[in-house]
Amino acid sequence: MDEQLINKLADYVYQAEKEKREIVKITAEMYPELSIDEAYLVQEELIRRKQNDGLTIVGPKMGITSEAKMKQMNVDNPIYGYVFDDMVVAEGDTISLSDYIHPKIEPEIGFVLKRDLEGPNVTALDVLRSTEYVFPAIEIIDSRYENFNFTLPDVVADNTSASGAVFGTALKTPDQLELDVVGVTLSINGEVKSLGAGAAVLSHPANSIASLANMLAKKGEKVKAGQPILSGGITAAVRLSEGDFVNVKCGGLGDVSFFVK
Ligand code: OOG
Ligand code: MG
Repeated sequence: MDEQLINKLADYVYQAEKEKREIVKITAEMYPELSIDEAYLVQEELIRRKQNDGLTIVGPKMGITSEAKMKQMNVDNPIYGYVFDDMVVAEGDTISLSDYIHPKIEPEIGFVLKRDLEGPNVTALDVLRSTEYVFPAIEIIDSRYENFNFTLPDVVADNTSASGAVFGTALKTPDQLELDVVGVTLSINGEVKSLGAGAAVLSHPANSIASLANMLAKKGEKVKAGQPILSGGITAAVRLSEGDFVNVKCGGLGDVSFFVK
């Protein structure tokens, strides 16, 4: 895959994101043979473009880490992308539906590390020992592809549909709870739309952060201390509508919410 094609595909997804416009997935016609490794090259180029435009990375995110997500999206392997500063929504804030294409939300558990984690061979126990605190979070995903229809390489190239993140401010240290048996509900206007437990994410959300460290190690990178990290949707994602009040509650971890106008 030459540089010209990488640039072309990065432009393709970035333009769609900027213009809040749906596009046909890359593998449909433009480049059906796109591999996962090539898709990460496109993602890296997309990230460089965003940084050249003055945006900064807030933290990494894992995706497709639960069976619910694998089934919903018809893809079957954990992937990662990045949340940028312009995507962060303050807890209790109101977003405007018109700033998105077809947004969906996911309940997630977030981590902040107290020391860098460098793979390979990072385990969940390493993650827990290196965690400063955990917090409830909501990810807003907004695939640039028509109808959220994509293959794994497509969604990697599109920065794993990253579009928004609401980080809860209730901080707990991991020894205060057992993250696998933390119950999670996602409610809209007081009605529970989906529910699950931390164990939905690779048996324990800490496994997701370990996977991230081990995947990044292949590129000589590490998971950095101090950044909020999303471990992946616990349940299937739920479509947002105007007038929604979204609340995610995690047992023992508190809750996080925002409004949609
Ligand atoms: C891809 C992003 C998946 C998660 O938590 O599983 C993701 C998508 O479903 O559009 O963020
Ligand atoms: Mg997610």
